[in-house]
Amino acid sequence: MTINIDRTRHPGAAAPSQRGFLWGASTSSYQIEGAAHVDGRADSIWDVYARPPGRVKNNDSGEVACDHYHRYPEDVALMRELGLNAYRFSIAWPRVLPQGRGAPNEKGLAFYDRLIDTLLAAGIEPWICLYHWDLPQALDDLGGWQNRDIAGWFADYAALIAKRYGDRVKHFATFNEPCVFTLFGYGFGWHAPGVADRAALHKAIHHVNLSHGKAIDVLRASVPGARLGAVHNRQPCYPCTKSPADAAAALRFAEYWNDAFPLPQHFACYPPTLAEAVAPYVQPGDMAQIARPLDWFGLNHYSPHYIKADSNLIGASFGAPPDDVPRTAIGWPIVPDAFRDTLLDIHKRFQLPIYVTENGTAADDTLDAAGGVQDDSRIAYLKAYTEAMAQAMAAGADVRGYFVWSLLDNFEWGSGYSQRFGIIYVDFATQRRIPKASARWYADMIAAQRATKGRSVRTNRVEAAEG
Ligand code: IFM
Repeated sequence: MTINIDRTRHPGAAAPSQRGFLWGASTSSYQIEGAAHVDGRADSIWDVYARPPGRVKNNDSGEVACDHYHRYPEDVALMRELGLNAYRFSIAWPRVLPQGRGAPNEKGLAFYDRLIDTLLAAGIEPWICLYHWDLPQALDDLGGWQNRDIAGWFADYAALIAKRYGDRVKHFATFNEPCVFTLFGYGFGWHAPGVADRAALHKAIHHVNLSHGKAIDVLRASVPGARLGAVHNRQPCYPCTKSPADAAAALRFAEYWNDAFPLPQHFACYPPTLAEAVAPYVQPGDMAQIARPLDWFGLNHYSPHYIKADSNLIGASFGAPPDDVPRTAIGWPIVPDAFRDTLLDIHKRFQLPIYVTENGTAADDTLDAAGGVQDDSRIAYLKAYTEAMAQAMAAGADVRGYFVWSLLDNFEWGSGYSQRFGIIYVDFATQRRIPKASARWYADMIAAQRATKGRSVRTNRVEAAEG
């Protein structure tokens, strides 16, 4: 695979990291940090949601997770060994602002200082995501995303983060997969805070959009040279059958999944079904406040969806893919062409540099007799998907970076630790990290790409510094 990057199409968007293709990894705070009640961190909605038995597989929680809070130097060293030049992580809002607003927690803020400085010293560019689903419980007690005031709370949180880290971090995302945490958390009740209510879902969708726009303004005003975006999970939504009911359900589902956030954020409008549903919560000026100029589009992509009609509150739900579609160990369809097509579609619609901010697969990883993990199915998946990305780029998609999901095996929400997505195996009993065969494959592929381009991370950084 050779990746050709046409840098002439977005000259205005050239920023240091964009001078060389980024090969990175993504994680999120609640999924890896642990230390849930250490150094002043307060409960997030996930701590509270996971507490009653029966909600999360094996009654797991993120209380300890990968203990990344204490083991981040080892994790950064591993990233460096793999040759990564970027790392996307999220800030735990309840670690830096335990009550969600008001007094900041210096010890929590200092953790991210240490992490950022360690990354920079390793030549790895830090990418911050402000929100990857761990809302402070104190704010949920006030209505959480259902309360319009959250847009102000989120903007104040963004201001704190911008002021503290904006000297060293330039790439910020407001939200990770807003479609997932709103639909699963307020529509289906499968994720924290476990609400399943039509009005709650639509309020949450609009207030997340409003929070995004306000935070973008704050970040833009406070971080010189900021490169701002949001991270969306996006893929084709195919009807499960040829029935008109499933066809209509697939269209409706796609409005919630693919368009509920990118459309307002880029074009100041909601898709048709949603426009009606959110109308009671939209106030004059909101849409202009939401649609602020952005610098890049973050894509998380794993599989296409196969959708069927349902009597749930959006009239649509996940169905089974056709029998002949290959699937991962956890049943997700493997369709690299859908990834290629999604990248091209995003390129056409949004006309921005694209970063693939998550892509990867869970597998049935086990330690072999030699103490290694031979995760051939993950290697095959990553190979096919990075090839599909290269095809999209050859056809014109302006993709500037790829972050594998995930660096480490971690807390996979409702599935607990039963699904391993890492390229690095975590033995949760001992916290030992063991790079899987896929980590070696990823490192070799990155090295080969750089050799093909005659570039190295160092070269890119020198060029970048020279502007
Ligand atoms: O683990 C999640 C992540 O938090 C968001 N994107 C999908 C991943 C795999 O399910």
